[in-house]
Amino acid sequence: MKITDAKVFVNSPGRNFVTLKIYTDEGIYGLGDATLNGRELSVAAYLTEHLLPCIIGRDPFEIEDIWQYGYKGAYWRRGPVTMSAIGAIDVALWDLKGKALNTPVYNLLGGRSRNGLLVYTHANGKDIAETIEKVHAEKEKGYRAIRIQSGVPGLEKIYGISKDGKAYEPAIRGGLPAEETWDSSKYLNFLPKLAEKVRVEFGDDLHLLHDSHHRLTPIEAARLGKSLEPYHFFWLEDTVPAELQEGFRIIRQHTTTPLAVGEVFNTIYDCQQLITEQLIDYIRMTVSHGGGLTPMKKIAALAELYHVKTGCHGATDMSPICLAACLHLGTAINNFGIQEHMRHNALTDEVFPHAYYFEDGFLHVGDAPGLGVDFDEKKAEQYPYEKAYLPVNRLGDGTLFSW
Ligand code: GCO
Ligand code: MG
Repeated sequence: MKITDAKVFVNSPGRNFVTLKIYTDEGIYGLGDATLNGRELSVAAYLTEHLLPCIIGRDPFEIEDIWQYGYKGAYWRRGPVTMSAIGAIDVALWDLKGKALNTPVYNLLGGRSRNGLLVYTHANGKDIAETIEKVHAEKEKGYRAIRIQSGVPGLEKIYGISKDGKAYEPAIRGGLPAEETWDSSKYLNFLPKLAEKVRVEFGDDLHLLHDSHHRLTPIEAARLGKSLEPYHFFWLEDTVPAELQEGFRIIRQHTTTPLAVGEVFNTIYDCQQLITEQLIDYIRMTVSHGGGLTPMKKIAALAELYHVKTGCHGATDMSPICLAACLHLGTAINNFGIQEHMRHNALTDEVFPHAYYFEDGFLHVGDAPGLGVDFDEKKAEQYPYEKAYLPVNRLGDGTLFSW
């Protein structure tokens, strides 16, 4: 089999997505997700201008070598744009190979290790009462693990909480990035109160998670982890920006609250120290931003040696193709932890019809060959790309801060 062509589609069915389709001389095609929220066109250009010309004519079964060619062959290594582009090709090749061999991708990755994948969803409220209402609503749908985020008294706008009660939508279309404000001490004083109320309301069995979105220092994160211990969270996510991996040692020394990080990571080198020093409990890299299934399988294998489990980032700014790839990986590996499930909207699901489905708190990958996701190009064409930015964040005195 030979790769004959590869095309990149940039559309906005519900939100912006970059989709890669790789064609072969045998009529089989593979799909990859190249979406990088707020930076979509840079990945599209990296693919069309630089990577795709090098794969035309190649045997699509040579996945490892094509991955190495993209990674080592550029001389310039790592980074979210590069790795998302390499990841889209890699995932499309696994999809293609699964279709060619008429088997789901998880069978190529080692075979089924579990029946379904435990997922967590989001409950975001403007205050504690509304967050509790949202948790009730998500529990009703069958979720057994729920991430709780709430507005903080004294802060006008906060990560994860939309002002108008709409589903969470972080990338804003039109104009320049929106500006938000932040105050770590208000947040740190408030969060244990939220946790206590939610635990009292729902009892011990519901898994609770929370995302600090990279806003704390290590010692602040240590304080937060400690203050949440009585409420036994499943994990505390992205407390500190993780460029400084050894920063996690400080957090670890002070708290038994499980730690998760990794949604902005793109190679094994972003988490090598975190894993080998057992500084985290869950690695949250997602397949498309992490360079594809080829490296993610290796990262999961390294993590397994150190009692670290996976918890792939599954926000709706990655397409159903990426979510499916995460589900195939999670189905095959032994050290799967949990999968984020924000739920794409109906239009996105129509453009990307998929075999995976939610039932009773678990996502099931389905048995379709390849990834089990298709892409309706005709429908997607009706929704052209619109530039959108993630917000930026400032402290009360105007200092630029992490969003
Ligand atoms: C999550 C993430 C997202 C990111 C988003 C950025 O835990 O799902 O933090 O909400 O903010 O993916 O594009
Ligand atoms: Mg997060």
